[in-house]
Amino acid sequence: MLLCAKEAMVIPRPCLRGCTISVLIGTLLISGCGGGDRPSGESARTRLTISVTEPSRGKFRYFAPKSVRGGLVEIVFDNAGEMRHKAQLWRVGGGHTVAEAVKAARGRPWPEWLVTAGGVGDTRPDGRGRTVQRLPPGRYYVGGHLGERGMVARFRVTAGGRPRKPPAASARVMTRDYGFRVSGLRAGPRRIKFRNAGRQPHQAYFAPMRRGATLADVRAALSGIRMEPPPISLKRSRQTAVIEGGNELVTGLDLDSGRYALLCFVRDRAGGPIHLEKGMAAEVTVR
Ligand SMILES: [Cu+2]
Repeated sequence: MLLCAKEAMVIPRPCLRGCTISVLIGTLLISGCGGGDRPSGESARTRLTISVTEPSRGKFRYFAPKSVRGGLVEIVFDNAGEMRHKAQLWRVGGGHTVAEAVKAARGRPWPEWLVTAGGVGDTRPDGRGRTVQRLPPGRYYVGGHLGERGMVARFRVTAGGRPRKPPAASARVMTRDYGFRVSGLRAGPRRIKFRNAGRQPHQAYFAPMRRGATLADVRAALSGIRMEPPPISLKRSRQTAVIEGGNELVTGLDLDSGRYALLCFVRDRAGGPIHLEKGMAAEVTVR
């Protein structure tokens, strides 16, 4: 069953003049009504297939099965839209409804019963993204980019099977409060392990840097200072889903070679500035 609500949410972040970063994490615009989950039954599984469509311009609609077996889960995300979309998972506890969760995710502080739960980062139109991660039992919903309107999909994760090891990854990105540690990044389609060793939720947002641009330029531009040309390309940026501290996932990431600004636009659960402003900006080179 899909969430059916007329609720507005977050908030594209104004950045480089003339463009908008809608990297906003956990922020959804929900509007419209109708529809339901694609029928798939209550079958136990360790693959969670999520899809998104665009019923009309600027609106998204997510689909997920009613339930999936927990433990180590492969999340497959099919983007049937014409824009890039992500599949951000949220876990909803304490008997709260998805509608309450979507509303709570708009602002800060986030209540304890609402947690970011990984998923698949932004995926190209007609593309498929994959992530492998552990999913504890509970009630979840999946949504995507901010600044859009549409319908999220909800699903339940049941008790898991035997513990299994996550797949190997050729690169690692580790976040802490507030910084990055990166190793093994290479161009082309790769698996990376994204681990959040901090206490706050984080993401890894890769923004290609233009020739001659510095990290100081990137910070300045993202703080609202006009720069022509912009020091980073938003169109070619890539991002992982957001996960809470103490969690990790293995996900596909396809980067071109070159210099990137590695950024986090998430805020603390209690609120405050985006993490970029707390030091989560690093320059990394993909070879
Ligand atoms: Cu962060």
